[in-house]
Amino acid sequence: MKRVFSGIQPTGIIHIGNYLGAVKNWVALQEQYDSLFSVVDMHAITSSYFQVGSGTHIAEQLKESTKITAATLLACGVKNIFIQSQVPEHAYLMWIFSCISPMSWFQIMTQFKEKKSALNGASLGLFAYPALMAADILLYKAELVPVGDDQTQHLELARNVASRYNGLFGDFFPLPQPLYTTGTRIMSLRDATTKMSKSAKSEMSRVNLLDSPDEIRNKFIKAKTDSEGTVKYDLTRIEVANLFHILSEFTGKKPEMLEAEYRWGDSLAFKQTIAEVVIEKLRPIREKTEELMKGDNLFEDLEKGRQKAGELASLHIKEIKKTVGFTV
Ligand code: AQP
Repeated sequence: MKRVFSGIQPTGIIHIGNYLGAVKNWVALQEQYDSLFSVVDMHAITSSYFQVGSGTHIAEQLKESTKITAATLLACGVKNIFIQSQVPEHAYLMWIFSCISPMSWFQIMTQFKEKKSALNGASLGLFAYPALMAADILLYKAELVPVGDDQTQHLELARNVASRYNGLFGDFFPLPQPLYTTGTRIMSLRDATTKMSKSAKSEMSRVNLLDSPDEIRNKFIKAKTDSEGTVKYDLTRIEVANLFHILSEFTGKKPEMLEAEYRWGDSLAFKQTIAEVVIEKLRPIREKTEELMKGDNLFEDLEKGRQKAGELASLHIKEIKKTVGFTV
């Protein structure tokens, strides 16, 4: 059975963009493939300590976000979840990859350039981020990686790293392939030219899976739309189209069908309908997450995930150590 690996950064609360673009798909994929999913806290620190705030405060926030992210994934139905930093072989393999990869592969990464300009300088870790991502995938010899199209370049790099390793030491790693989600990218509710994002400053730009019904209503009702009063599905009207995409993803109906099916009054009625649909879809996830945050099941599930990941990681790292010339 082919193995699937993917991860999510605990940089905030999972929002409906992450859910529709990644998590929902993971739940479906785990029925077909041998799957491993990770809360990638080591990736999260590539930027966090270059933002304003004290280190201790950021560390506390990271711990809390990691726990909430894991609980939310479990509540969504994702199995085999582990926390990246609890399997130290990720960092070990990343170092080996850093030593066999030319710097030029990293210098062309557009995401590094974009993130760097948004930060107060950039860490060496942010530059090396794709080497850690390659290690995440290849440590488990995963063949399939569900990712958004913004990760194409990083996955290409992971394939190049695998080929370089195989070329130096003989075939060991499969070349991982992307599994792109079919859904549309969900955009910010405040600025539909940028994607909905956990770390965007405005809370009003995203709907989090753990938002209360009142927060969800408020965010949709205040979502930015254009000055045309009508509610029509037209891709050039990016804000309204984004709302159609959200409703479409949650109802499983195509936007054109939604437009024909309902006689939308004004944009307020449209937004109210979306809010009520989203509230009902998210209610069980929020309730289950709250329950998991209170009990011990969360730690038990994460320990199971850590054991599964740890066994595979230590098996593969033993082979790799011998191959690259480390004494075992
Ligand atoms: N707006 C989105 N629409 C659809 N899919 C999305 N994803 C992220 N935003 C959207 C998908 O969610 C997965 C996990 O993402 P991540 O946490 O590893 O990093 P990200 O893509 O950078 O997500 P965010 O929410 O924007 O986080 P920050 O603010 O920390 O950068 C990925 O599969 C991604 O495609």
